[in-house]
Amino acid sequence: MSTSSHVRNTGDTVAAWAARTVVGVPTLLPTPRSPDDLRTSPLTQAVATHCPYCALQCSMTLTPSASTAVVEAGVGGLCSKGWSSAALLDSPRRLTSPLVRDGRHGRLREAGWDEALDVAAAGFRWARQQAGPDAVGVFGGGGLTNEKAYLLGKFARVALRTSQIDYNGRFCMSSAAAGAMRTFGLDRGLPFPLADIGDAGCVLLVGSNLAETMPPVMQHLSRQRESGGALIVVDPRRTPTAAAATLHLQVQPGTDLALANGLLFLALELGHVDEDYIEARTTGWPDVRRAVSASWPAQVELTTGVSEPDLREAVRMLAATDRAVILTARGAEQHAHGVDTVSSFLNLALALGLAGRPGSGWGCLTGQGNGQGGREHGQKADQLPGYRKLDDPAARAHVAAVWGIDPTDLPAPGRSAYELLDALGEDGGPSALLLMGSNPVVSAPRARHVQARLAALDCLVVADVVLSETAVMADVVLPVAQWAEEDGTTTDLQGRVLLRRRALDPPAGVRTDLHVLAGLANRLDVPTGFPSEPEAVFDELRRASAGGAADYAGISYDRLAAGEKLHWPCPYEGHPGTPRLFLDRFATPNGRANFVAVHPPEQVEPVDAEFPLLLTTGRVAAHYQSGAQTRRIDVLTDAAPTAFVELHPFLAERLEVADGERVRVSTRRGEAFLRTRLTDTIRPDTVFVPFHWAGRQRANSLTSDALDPVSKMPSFKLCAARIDRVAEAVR
Ligand SMILES: Nc1nc2c(c(=O)[nH]1)N[C@H]1C(S)=C(S)[C@@H](COP(=O)(O)OP(=O)(O)OC[C@H]3O[C@@H](n4cnc5c(=O)[nH]c(N)nc54)[C@H](O)[C@@H]3O)O[C@H]1N2
Ligand SMILES: Nc1nc2c(c(=O)[nH]1)N[C@H]1C(S)=C(S)[C@@H](COP(=O)(O)OP(=O)(O)OC[C@H]3O[C@@H](n4cnc5c(=O)[nH]c(N)nc54)[C@H](O)[C@@H]3O)O[C@H]1N2
Ligand code: SF4
Ligand SMILES: [Mo]
Repeated sequence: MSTSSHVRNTGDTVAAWAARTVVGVPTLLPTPRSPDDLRTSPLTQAVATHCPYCALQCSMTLTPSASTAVVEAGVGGLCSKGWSSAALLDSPRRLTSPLVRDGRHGRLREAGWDEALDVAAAGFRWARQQAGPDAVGVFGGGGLTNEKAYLLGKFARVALRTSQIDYNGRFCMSSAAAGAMRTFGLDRGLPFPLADIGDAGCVLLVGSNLAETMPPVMQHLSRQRESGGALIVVDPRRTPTAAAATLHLQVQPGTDLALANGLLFLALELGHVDEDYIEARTTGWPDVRRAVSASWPAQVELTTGVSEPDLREAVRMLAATDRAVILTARGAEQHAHGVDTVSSFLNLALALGLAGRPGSGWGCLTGQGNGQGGREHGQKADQLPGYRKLDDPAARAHVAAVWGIDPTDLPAPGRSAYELLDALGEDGGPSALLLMGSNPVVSAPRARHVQARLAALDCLVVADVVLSETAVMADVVLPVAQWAEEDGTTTDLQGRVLLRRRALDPPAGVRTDLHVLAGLANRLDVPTGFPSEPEAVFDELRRASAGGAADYAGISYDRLAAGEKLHWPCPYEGHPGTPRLFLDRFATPNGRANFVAVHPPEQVEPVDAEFPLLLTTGRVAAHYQSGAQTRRIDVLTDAAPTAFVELHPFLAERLEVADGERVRVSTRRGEAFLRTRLTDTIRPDTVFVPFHWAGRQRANSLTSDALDPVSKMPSFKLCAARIDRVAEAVR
């Protein structure tokens, strides 16, 4: 199947050149360019590369065809997004010229690169003159390559000297990362190779819909079950993943922690706890043992909705093998108590003696293309490259030396992603923002509020490949190269560093993110230290990360190009990399993993008479994230044209709504208008909305900005909602 060669222009960007006010004034569309006009040097030979989207980073080959590049699958196959990813390369819907807004409420018009970068730099300088370096903020993304993430962090700290930088990984991996740090002293999503799950006697998958979010992984799970393994899936919906499970635990959203504590209670009662392992490799067990003593099955059944026999069956399955793997994903983590929930599953893994044993363990399923590397090299508010901490004097000294600055010139840790967005344009918050690799107008929680904060900025600069819902609000839009048009490395969900190769030149008018950062730094009077060649940036990253937790010092483009499989840490050139962590010791000072006692939380937003339903959000197979890219690819919008609200027929009957009817879903933050999709695969007390769409179909008009106290993860997966028939709603 090759879907990329024909691009229809259905004019989905009609509102595109709107004025920056939230209301928006639609104006002229840019003239669509045909593929032939776009690119002077088409692809001439097949190039092996990796998919631009999720953290599996499937290998693929780009091959020339009559009109454009097409994708061929590498080993393991691709999902529909991977297959169609080349369609955006020669699409008239991509940006091919910088845009600059005339005046604060004027229109976006095409501009040259020098003018656009001058305007952006002037905006940053002006903000800084008004209120100091923290008046400029930076927002990055987990899809950016390691080189970009590293240089963006350096740009913030060295060129802007701002503390105000964070990124969308805060909305993605932050709870799992914080949980892993607490227990293992190190966060690498999977501390073992992904293929291990194919050999596992039992896999407990909590809040992941792999069948739609990482379809090729299902091959490992098929192999696992064909060899007699058990698969337990914890999800309020019977997803395609849950349908493939041996046991589906259909929890009430937000109760995973109670479930984990309940499983641990039963493991104790049934004598499955590994006392020798606990003695030899952990600390903190007595507190956890006490903490779960109130989690008896009847109690847990009441909280979670999972029956006592199912709880017992799950514990039996986990204990029946010496190769068990526990995996968490966004369903369990994107909560205002996501870190504690992760800890509860880590406690279970430790009590069963799983972590740091070959073939067993706990891991989290990292989401974005570079969701792993993107959280290691300094685009996070509190972080320096190599997973170093910004508040650690030794870390500051090391990185400052690599950057040629005085350690005292490095800023302190800044605000987390949502807190940063929330502060934009406010007293004491940034009045200018550089945004690279995220579309928060669609993807941030309480998005209407976030949109208003973005509109309050004096200067918004967005680097993107398309005119996203956020880019359309910008004062300066910088059109950047796509994955196949530049070299760069990503680090996949198992901590393996991969080289994405440049297959073709970017179209005229398009530059790379690294060029953007170099051009801006130059205009901010920092003429050196911002190379725009990816390999030069990577070599600097190696030095900056050397000696850190995520040590890339031994990884080079040459080694990767030669096909070496290198997982960090890889501290020197002859080092083989580290596919499996924690075999001898954990990364804590005493080498032991920490149990962390956690208790089921209060509900963040209890349901009541006005908002009686539990709303959760997530993904569908055909679209990626905010949809900025995939809503511009015809085969994908044909497969999934609109958002919807999934609800159980029992609930539909009570609400008197029919299948396919347009309803208003509302919460304390706002409303969305959606078609119903009736299915008995969802709990009758829960409704589900995918978040890939904008405007009146935007799920994040509904979500809450309650944040986890440790990770600052928003509560994307739970808030209280109501559904009204539209006739009644607009009465
Ligand atoms: N098609 C597609 N694939 C993607 C992406 C995409 O946008 N589209 N994005 C990538 C990224 S960045 C990420 S982070 C991953 C995310 O991958 P997943 O974590 O698999 O994705 P989600 O759909 O967000 O959530 C998974 C499941 O959590 C369930 N859930 C909701 N609330 C709860 C709860 O309280 N407890 C439990 N146990 N489950 C709950 C939902 O019903 C849903 O089926 O996917 C990656 N792959
Ligand atoms: N309600 C709800 N909201 C959610 C979630 C949820 O489950 N429910 N999940 C959250 C999660 S896990 C995530 S990861 C976030 C993701 O949400 P976003 O951060 O919005 O992620 P994307 O849609 O991938 O946005 C990436 C943007 O960068 C552009 N882009 C792609 N590649 C590049 C590049 O190389 N350079 C530059 N400059 N731009 C590029 C794309 O065109 C797009 O506009 O959403 C979060 N929001
Ligand atoms: S599973 Fe992820 S990496 Fe693989 S083809 Fe699909 S989107 Fe791309
Ligand atoms: Mo994510």
